Amino acid sequence: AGRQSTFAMIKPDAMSQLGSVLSELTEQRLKLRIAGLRLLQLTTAQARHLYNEHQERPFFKSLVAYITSGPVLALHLTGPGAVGRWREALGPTDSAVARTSAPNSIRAKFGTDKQINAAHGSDSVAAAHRELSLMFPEWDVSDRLPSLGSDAE
Ligand code: YYY
Ligand code: MG
Repeated sequence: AGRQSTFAMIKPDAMSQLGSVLSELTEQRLKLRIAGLRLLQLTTAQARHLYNEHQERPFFKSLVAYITSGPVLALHLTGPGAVGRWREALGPTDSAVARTSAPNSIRAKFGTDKQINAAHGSDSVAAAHRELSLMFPEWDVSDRLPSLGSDAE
């Protein structure tokens, strides 16, 4: 894959270990560059938008409560295959599963369970575009994602 953008977010539970998580993120082999970052505490409305694909799921209310419970660090990452590389670095959604199947992953090292799991990563280029537009509204993100093409919203 060529140069891509993805959206990453250090979640409230991992903010007390922010330096260590950022050290993982900037490891040479990942070839990820921080193109932008923003410290914020999500409002309930922002959290519901960010996770709107999960609005019918039983965990939605508690997910929104958790993700709004403290400050987060929102990051715009760029690099070759950034979407997949960041997902790989995160490991599986469930931190307990990550500890057995991907022990060096960020969720294995810093997460707690399937909800409190240290960090977020977009799961596709289209999701990255949507999430970056939401979390960095002052940027014209579409300008920065030439690989999106005509199916961009
Ligand atoms: O993309 P990823 O974060 O790995 O997982 P998703 O299936 O998209 O779920 C988003 C988010 O929801 C997950 O990071 C924690 C939370 N969650 C949960 O609280 N309970 C679950 N059973 C599954 C996911
Ligand atoms: Mg997801």
